[in-house]
Amino acid sequence: MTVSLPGVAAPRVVVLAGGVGGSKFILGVRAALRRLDAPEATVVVNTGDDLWLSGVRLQPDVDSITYALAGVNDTERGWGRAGDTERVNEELQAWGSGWPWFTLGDLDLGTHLARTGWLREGLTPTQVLARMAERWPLGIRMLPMTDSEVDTHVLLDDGGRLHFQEWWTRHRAQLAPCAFENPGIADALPAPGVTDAIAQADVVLLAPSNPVVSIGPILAVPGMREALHATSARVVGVSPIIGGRVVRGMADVCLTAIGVETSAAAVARHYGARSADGVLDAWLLAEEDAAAAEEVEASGVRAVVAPLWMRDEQTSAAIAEAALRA
Ligand code: FO1
Repeated sequence: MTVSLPGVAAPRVVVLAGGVGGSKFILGVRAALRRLDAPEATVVVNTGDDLWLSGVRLQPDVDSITYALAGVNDTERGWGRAGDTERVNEELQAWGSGWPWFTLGDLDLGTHLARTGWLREGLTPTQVLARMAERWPLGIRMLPMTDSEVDTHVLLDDGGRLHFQEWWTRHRAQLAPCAFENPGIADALPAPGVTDAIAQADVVLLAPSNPVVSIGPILAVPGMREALHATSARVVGVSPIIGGRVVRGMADVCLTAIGVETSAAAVARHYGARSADGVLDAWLLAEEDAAAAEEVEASGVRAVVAPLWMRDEQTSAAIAEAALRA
C-alpha cells in the first residue's frame, strides 16, 4: 500500500542514529519509506562506540543496525548475531586476549575480521560500509559519522579515564562519570556524503538513541551542526525518554553526568531549537509526557505527541510516519 504524507510525496530522509534504539527506529523508517515509495534513507551512524580489541576493529552501532536490518540480529540479548557461538571467544580468553567481560561471538568475529582486513587494505570506514552492504540489501544507505577514529572515552569523578565500552559493559555505567570525550574529534570531518545528504534531505530525523553517547558524538563532528543549520530540511527528534524514564540502556546516567534531567522536555532543550542555535525544528514526545509539550514549545521547538513504544516494526513505522509528518 502506498500512503502519502502532507507536504512531500516521497521524502528524502536522513537519520542520525546509535545502535540498539537506532536500529529499531530505522526498521520503522525503512518500512514507512517503502509504503511512501520514497528513496532509501541515509543513516548516519555513531562510531564513538567503536574500539580495537584482540587486533580487530569493532563497530557496535554499525553492526547492530546492519544485523537488525538484515534480520540476523540477536533480539533477546540486544547485540550481536542470532544463534551465535563462542568457540573463538573461549580460545581468545584462554590466551588472555581481549577483555574477560566482553564476548566476541564466532559469527560476529567474522564481521570484525572482514572489516579489519578491508581497513588494512586501505579502504576507508565509509568504503567498508559500502562493501558490507553488498552482502545484505539493507534498504538504507549507511554512512559512518566520520572516517576518523574518535572512540568515546569516559572521564570519571576520581580522575580516571576508560574507553566507553569498558565503562558500559564491564561497569554497567555504575562508575560515576563527569564527562565524555572523543579524542581527535576536533580534527575530524563528516564522512563523505554526510553533509550532502543533509543538504539534499527533506527531513532529518534524530533517532531515539542515547542523546549523550550516540547522538552526541555525531553532533560533535565539526561541520555537522553547521550542516543541520543550513539545510532546508525539517529536523525532527524522537524522544528516547518515555514517562520520565529511559526506554533502554543507561542513558539516564549519561544525561545526569552532563547536567541534563532525564525528561523528554530536558532532552529537547539539550538539543535546542534550530531557531536558537540548536538542531531541532520539532520533537516527538510520548503520550505519557504530553504535559511537557508546552515546555518544549516554549523553547522554540514544535512539540508533537505520539505513541512512542517501539514494540515491533509496525509500531516503529507509525512513529517514523509521525516524525515525517511533524
Ligand atoms: N554488550 C555487552 O553488554 N557485553 C558484551 O560482551 C558485548 C559484546 C559486544 C561485541 C560486539 C558488539 O558489536 C557489541 C557488543 N556489546 C556487548 C554491545 C555494546 O557494548 C553496547 O551495547 C553498545 O555499544 C551500546 O550501544
